[in-house]
Amino acid sequence: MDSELLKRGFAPRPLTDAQRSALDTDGFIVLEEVISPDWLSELRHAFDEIFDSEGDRAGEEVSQMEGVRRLADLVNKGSVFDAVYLQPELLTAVYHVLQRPFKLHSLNGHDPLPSNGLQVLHADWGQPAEPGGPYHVVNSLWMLDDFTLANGASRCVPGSHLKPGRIGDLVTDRLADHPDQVHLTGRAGSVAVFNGSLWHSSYVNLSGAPRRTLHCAFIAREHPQQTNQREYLRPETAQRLSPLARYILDVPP
Ligand SMILES: O=C(O)CCC(=O)C(=O)O
Repeated sequence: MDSELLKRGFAPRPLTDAQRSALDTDGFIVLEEVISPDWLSELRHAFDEIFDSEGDRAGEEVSQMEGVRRLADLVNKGSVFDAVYLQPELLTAVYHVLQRPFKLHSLNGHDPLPSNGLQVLHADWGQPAEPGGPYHVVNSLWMLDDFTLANGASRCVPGSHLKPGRIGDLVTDRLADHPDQVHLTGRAGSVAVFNGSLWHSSYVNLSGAPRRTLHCAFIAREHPQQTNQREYLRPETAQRLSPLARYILDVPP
């Protein structure tokens, strides 16, 4: 574990052998009941309120997508998000995959509207030259609603983080279903954690039921962040951050 995290009071939450093995072999795990019922309703409320107040600008700090309610820079949009990027099992899993110091890459929101949401199968970072790493990004999907086949639970291809080569050279039609894909289904309150080199994507929401999620991604410390927290940090966020939070966000003490 990163000694700088421990110095700032981080208490790792050991993963089970099965979780470590699934992260290594499949490239993902789903943690259940991470979000308490009260926190879940606050996160849902914050998601909708931010989207309504930002309107056409929602998500613009990172990316907007037709047919998807996107949000970005959630670190600075409410203290309700503070515990997301500090969740102990999540940080323990991130270190397990990256095996070196890391920081927040970005914290965004994503909710595919009815009949929308299908993305090309992609990885957040390319495959390493050798299976087994080093890896560079770990992402997580915080399920604010039940993730079902009907409402477009994200898809991924287990073990694809171990494939040498680029997805664009290996998959001809990246919008089509992949023969080996599985869906990251789970109850609201679950968190899927996956290797950023795993092929995955958002999927079409056929039922139209809400499928709100937070994308909380981490990156090895030597790389730039997707959302530069030093640039975006608001005074009201800065004043409530613990030393541990400052380290994860990579903002000065
Ligand atoms: O929300 C999801 O299902 C995953 C979305 C995703 O991979 C992306 O926006 O790049």
